[in-house]
Amino acid sequence: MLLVALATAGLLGCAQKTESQEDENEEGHALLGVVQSVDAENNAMTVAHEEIPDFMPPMTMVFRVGPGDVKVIKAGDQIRARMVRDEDGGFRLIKIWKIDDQAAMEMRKVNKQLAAKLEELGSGYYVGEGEAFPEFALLDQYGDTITPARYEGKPFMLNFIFTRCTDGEMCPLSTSKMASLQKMAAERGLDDLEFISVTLDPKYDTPGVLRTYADAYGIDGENFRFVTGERAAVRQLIKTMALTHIETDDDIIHSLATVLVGRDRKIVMRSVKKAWDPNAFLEAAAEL
Ligand SMILES: [Cu+2]
Repeated sequence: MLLVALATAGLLGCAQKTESQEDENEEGHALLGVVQSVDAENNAMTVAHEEIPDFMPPMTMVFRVGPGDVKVIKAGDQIRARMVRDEDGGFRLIKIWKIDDQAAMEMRKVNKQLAAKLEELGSGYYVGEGEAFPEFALLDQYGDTITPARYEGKPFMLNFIFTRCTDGEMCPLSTSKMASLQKMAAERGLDDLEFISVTLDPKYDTPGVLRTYADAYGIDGENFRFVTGERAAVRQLIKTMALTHIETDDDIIHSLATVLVGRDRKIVMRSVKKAWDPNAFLEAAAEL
C-alpha cells in the first residue's frame, strides 16, 4: 500500500451520511411499484405504484423515463424511483433502480471484502502499482451484476467518471479516451482487454442513466461496462484508489485515476493525471 498526501487523506476521511438520510433531501417523491409495460419508442413506462404518503393513492399510471431506462427496465420488474413533475405537468420517473434482493445480497457479499480491504489499508493509504486491484461487485449499463468472476484471468482498464460532469477536460475527455483506447486495442488484436468505468455519482447514475451515456458516446458495451451500485460500495472503491471525491448538492469535485490491471489482477499502470495517455496504456496492455 502507498501513502497518499495528507491533505487528500483528510478530505476523504469525512463522515458519511447514510443513504436514507441523503434521500430525504432528494427532489420529488419516493415511489415503489411494478412495471406493467415499457414503451421504448416514447421513452415511457406504465407502472402500478404503491401509495405515495400524503400525495397519491396506489394506482397504475404512465410515466416518462430516460432513453436508457427503457432499455434496462423490463415489464414485471419491481422498481424504486423518484417521481417528479415535468414543466408541462406530466409525471416523470428518475433514479430508477430495479429491486433485486438476490443480486443485492450477492453484491454485498463481495463488497464486504472491499470494506475489509479499505480497513486493512488504513486511512491515508491507497492501492498502487504492483498491488492487487480490490474485488468489487456492481451493476452495469445493462442492469446486469458485474462480479469478480467476469474479469478472472482478464486484463482490464478501469477509470472513474460521472455522467453529469460538465468539465470537458475531465470525465467527457476521459470517456472519449477510453472509447478510442477500446478501438485501438481491438485493432491491435488485444481481444481479451476489458474496459470498466465506475461512476463517481451513484446517487444519480443508475444503470439506465449509464446506458444513455454509453449510447451517446457510441460505445460498444460488449467489453466496456459502466458500473454503479450501492453508494457505500462505490465510495469504498473510490477510496481504495485515493481519489478526491466531494459531493455537493448538484456537483462532484473530484480527481481522476486510470489503471491498467493485469491477468493476475495486479495493477500494472496507474495515472492520476487529467492528461493520461491512452497510447502509454495501450503499449503496456500489449505487453501483458
Ligand atoms: Cu468529472
